[in-house]
Parts: sequence; structure tokens; C-alpha cells
Amino acid sequence: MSDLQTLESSTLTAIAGATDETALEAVRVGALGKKGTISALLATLGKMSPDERKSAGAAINALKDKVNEALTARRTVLKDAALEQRLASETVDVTLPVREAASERGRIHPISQVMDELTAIFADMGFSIAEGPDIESDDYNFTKLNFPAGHPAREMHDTFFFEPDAKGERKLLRTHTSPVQVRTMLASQPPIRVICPGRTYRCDSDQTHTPMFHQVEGLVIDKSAHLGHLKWVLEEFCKAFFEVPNVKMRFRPSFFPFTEPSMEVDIQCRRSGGEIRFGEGEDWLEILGCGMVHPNVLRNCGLDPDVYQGFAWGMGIDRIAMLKYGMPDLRPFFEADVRWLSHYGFRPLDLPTLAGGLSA
Ligand code: 2NL
Repeated sequence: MSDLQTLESSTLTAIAGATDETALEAVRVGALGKKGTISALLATLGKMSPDERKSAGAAINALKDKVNEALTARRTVLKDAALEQRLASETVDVTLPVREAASERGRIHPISQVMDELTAIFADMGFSIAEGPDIESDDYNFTKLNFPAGHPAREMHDTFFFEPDAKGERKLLRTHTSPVQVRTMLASQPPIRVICPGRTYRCDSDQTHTPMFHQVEGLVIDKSAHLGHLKWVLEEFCKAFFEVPNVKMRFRPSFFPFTEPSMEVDIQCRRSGGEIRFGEGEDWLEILGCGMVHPNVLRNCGLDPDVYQGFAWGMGIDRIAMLKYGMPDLRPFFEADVRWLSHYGFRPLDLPTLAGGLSA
């Protein structure tokens, strides 16, 4: 038997004996790989005379083709066998319930939902969204906002203060989102139209108060922004937010250090059987405070009150979320109970839009 025949029979035997694809691949590399037996034979062709090369070349290439064919055939046999084996051993329980996608199982917290709704409503009116730090200076949280030196809000029992730093400055957890508007006025020129949603903190804890809560404030500054604009903005907001075609509103005189005049706003509602509906009925519910920005605040924020004027308002996000979605207790908002969230939460991909519906 010639060398070629010996190589052929040993290679074909090895192919037939390979019991899985890994073993078969090892045989292939042994014969046809860079350092394989057949590759080595092919390399000898270069040193042969043209005549020798002609006959030996044909024989070696024929062997190579034969081996390749055998490899392909064996690979098919092994693949089929592996599939047969899987089909015989694996079972699928078609009676199992369909597993929901993660995007279907998760829920959006009502506060995030309401923030997204507020964003959609005010973006449509041309407002930007501004955010700022939770840890603020006394200056931005109180002084620039026209709080007098001895104001009760500046006391330890209402506000969370940090220990004074090396320079003696006492930082605090912001008690409202107004410092974000202060920052906006200091950093930009009118016209300004922003809303500032975010976390706020006060030393307060009972059925209707948590030490951390959420607020949204709005601010408009221009040369001639007036109370009529304020009333329009708030009325459009209430109709859009509570998803009713009309709502009566009542503006009562009030006081805030940062606005003059200041007002509290009630909206028309009907209370019946523990339920509350907006845009109908004879009852009133207070939902926000507002007013014209105090000239001292404008001045403190680098704006000339003889040139610019504006209005601002503020309300509790947690509170309007409870009202809109009929949630009786504030505390579970921050208890991270998945059962509560799966009941009161919102589907992740149902983003609130004015066109598509805020809460649909
Ligand atoms: C309320 C009342 C209010 C503001 C917030 C504000 C901000 C700046 C200047 C003037 Cl920078 N005003 N914000 C104005 C009126 C009322 O909040 O009851 N919030 C829960």
C-alpha cells in the first residue's frame, strides 16, 4: 500500500470513529489544518519536478477532496444524532403560563407618573424643566426669597440643617424647590418660563406629612407678565391635569414672603362617599399657592423690578397625585411595597402625552 493509501484509510477511519463534533474537528485539523498530514504532503509539491508534481498533485488533491467529503458527511450524521438526542430528552411544558416581559411587569411610581404628566402639560405651554441640588445654602433657600431673619421656617424644628462647615456655613435640605428658580434667575435672562419639580424636606411626620415630599413650582418672568396670565396658566393646568373640560377656581388672598400679592387657589369639586371629583359640584379644595414675585426677590436674583415682573406658584406633587388617583394615605408612597406599587403604579411604556392621554 502506498503512503497515500495508508494516510487515506487512517484518516477515513478516524473520521468514521469520531463520536462528536469536537472529536471530528480534531481529526480535520490533524489532516487539513496548517500542520496537518495532508497539508504537509501538499507542501512537498514545490520541491518536485514538473512531471512528478503533475501526478502526485492530482493524487494528493483527490485525497483532500475525499477527506473533505467524508468530514461533511460525518458532520451531518453527528448533528442529526445530537438533535435526535435533544428531541428525545428535552420536553416543553406548553401548559406553563406566558412569562411577562420585564417592561410589562415593572410599574412607574405615581409620583414619577405625575411628574411626567406635569412635564407634558407645561412643556406644551412652552415651559422648560429645571432641577437643582437637594442640599442648599441658607441664602438660596431663605435669604434670596425674602424670608426675614427670624422667620419660623428658619428654625431647627422646621428645617433639617447640617452641622456648620469649616467656614461656619450651615447647609440645609431644601424646604421647597424655590432655590431652583433662584438659580434659574441668577443664571439666565428673561423671558423665563420654568417649572421645577423635585424632592423637598421638612421636619414633619404624621398621617399627611412625611419628612421628604415632592413639590413642583412654576415661574414666569417677563416685562409684562401679570396676574391674568397666572390665572390662565393655572386654569389650563388644572383642566389638563384633572382631565376635565372645565373647572371653576377660587383665588383667596394669602401671604408668602416671596410673593406680593399672594393667593391660595381652590378648585371646584364634589365630595361623595369618600370619593372626590373635580370640575363639578359645589365644594372647594385648596390645591396650590401663588402670587406675583416680590420685587425684593427679583432684585436679590439680579433682575431689575422696574423692568421685569413675573408670577410663581407652588404645590405638593404627592398631594395632587393622591387627589387624582384616589390614594387615601401618603405613607405607602415611600415604603417601597411592591404590592402597593403593582396596585397604584403605571405601565412603563404608557408615557403620558397630551395627544395620547395623560393617564389613559
Ligand atoms: C405653596 C406655595 C408657592 C412660590 C411658591 C416662588 C418662587 C420664587 C419666587 C416667588 Cl423663586 N415665588 N414660589 C410662590 C408662591 C407660592 O408655593 O403652598 N406650596 C406648596
